[in-house]
Amino acid sequence: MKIYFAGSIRGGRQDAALYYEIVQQLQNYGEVFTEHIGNAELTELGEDVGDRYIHDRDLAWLKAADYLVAEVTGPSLGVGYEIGKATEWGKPVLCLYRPGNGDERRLLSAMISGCSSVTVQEYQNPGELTRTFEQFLGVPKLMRAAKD
Ligand code: 6K6
Repeated sequence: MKIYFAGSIRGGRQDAALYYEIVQQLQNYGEVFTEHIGNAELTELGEDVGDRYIHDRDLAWLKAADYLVAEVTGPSLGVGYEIGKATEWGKPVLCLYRPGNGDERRLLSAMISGCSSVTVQEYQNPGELTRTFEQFLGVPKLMRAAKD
């Protein structure tokens, strides 16, 4: 099973440590194409390989993926674009969102929360997501292997 994980890069790297934790969990279910998104050493400046290269490579990975899991708390044009592409291609899309509270309350774009082909899961920390991942991605790799 191949999973494309999307998280903000030029939209801001504030949540990079959280992306890392999510990627660690997703790796229990399948191959994560974009594990570098959780790398705290990557800044908004990123790899020096050229934007056309990044765009074409990432879309090829997304096309080859069985699922898109996106962290959408920090608004990112690239993540929104990948969600649009994945829904157009009929891929299952799970969006993870931390709504915040009190003065920190954030609202998710209606283009994501209002999209019928996207599953939005609110959460506060990645430790809460095990059940969500099991429902969306099925049983973890180790349990699949034990059954075979
Ligand atoms: C690597 C680390 C920092 O910058 C880079 C080079 N840029 C990218 N490398 C890999 N994927 C990228 C890069 N820029 C955007 N993306 C894709 O768009 C990723 O799959 C992310 O999910 C999404 C982030 O978009 P922005 O608009 O926040 O950059």
